[in-house]
Amino acid sequence: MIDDTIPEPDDDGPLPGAPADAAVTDTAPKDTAPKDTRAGFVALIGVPNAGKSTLLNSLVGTKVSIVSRKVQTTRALVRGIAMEGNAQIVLVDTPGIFAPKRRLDRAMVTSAWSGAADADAVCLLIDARKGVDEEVDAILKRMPELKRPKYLVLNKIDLIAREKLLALAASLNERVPFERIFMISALTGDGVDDLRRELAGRMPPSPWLYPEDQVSDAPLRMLAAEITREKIYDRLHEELPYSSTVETDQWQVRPDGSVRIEQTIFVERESQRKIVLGKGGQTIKAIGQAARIEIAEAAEAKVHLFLFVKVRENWADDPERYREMGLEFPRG
Ligand SMILES: Nc1nc2c(ncn2[C@@H]2O[C@H](COP(=O)(O)OP(=O)(O)OP(=O)(O)O)[C@@H](O)[C@H]2O)c(=O)[nH]1
Ligand SMILES: [Mg+2]
Repeated sequence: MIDDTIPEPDDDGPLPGAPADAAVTDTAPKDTAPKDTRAGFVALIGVPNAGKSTLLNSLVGTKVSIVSRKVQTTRALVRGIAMEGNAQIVLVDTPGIFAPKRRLDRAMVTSAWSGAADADAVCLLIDARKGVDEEVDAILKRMPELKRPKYLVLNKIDLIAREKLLALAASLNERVPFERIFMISALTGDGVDDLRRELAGRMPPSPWLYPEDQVSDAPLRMLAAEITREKIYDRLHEELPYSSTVETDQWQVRPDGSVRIEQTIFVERESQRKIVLGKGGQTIKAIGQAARIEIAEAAEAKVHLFLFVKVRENWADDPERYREMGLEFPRG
């Protein structure tokens, strides 16, 4: 158990009700909505590492989905809410689409396509510097199946020369009937406002689906688990991030307003548990410190974070773990 804050003595008596299921910003819907409102869903799809989660955060204006340099970071559908004029755009970040091998991979890819099938519009993100490889090609082939308005979003334009970008856009335009093509940098924000405006105009007339100041539909305890998982991705290499999952077990608000959080990191083998702990507990301490700072920002409270590492050989075959992640458990 690692806690890099100074724990206070445990209080006797029951703690006040934990708002662990509160949404990231949880306020009652206000009656300030204008009459001609629009609202709908936009799915962001693409291969792993295309920049979908970075774009989601940029469109929303705050971090609601975790990001890493490694592939296959996002595991389940993450919804972020962006407001543009009278429109509320519920953006659905999806796991990267690739040829799945493991059960978890299959669940992630299925979840990505289902997110796209249910949306009012779909944005296909392509890493413009990487262009069209085999994985992108496989998605392009399936695009006609999606009977939805489709946008092509060429991302990472900060990394590529203009002529190459235009050539890529032209060749893709011939392959799939996209409504429009956007060239953006999700990282610098270049082109993101234009995209948000276009998507806003695409939303059907509808009352807003969430309070206008809400940024995500995820409970805080889930965001907190994701933040810790991101710190694992930042610090550990090779198969470790893919062999681990994080769950928030406890979320207790203390009388002084601080929050005591307990999370479990599940890994598949004892050797992995040792790596996550690190020499003298250094690695887990660094993960915990980085996670605590960001969870405290999201929770807007002082946080005491306790991390446990458990070996659960078959967590990737355990339906319970999938439920926690918000994924369907693929049978067989
Ligand atoms: N230079 C540059 N890097 C970017 C841009 N957008 C995203 N990245 C980087 O690309 C990497 C992957 O970004 P993510 O947003 O995690 O990608 P993703 O598509 O959500 O990946 P998965 O969840 O694995 O499918 C991160 O290191 C980002 O910082 C961009 O516009 N420019
Ligand atoms: Mg992602």
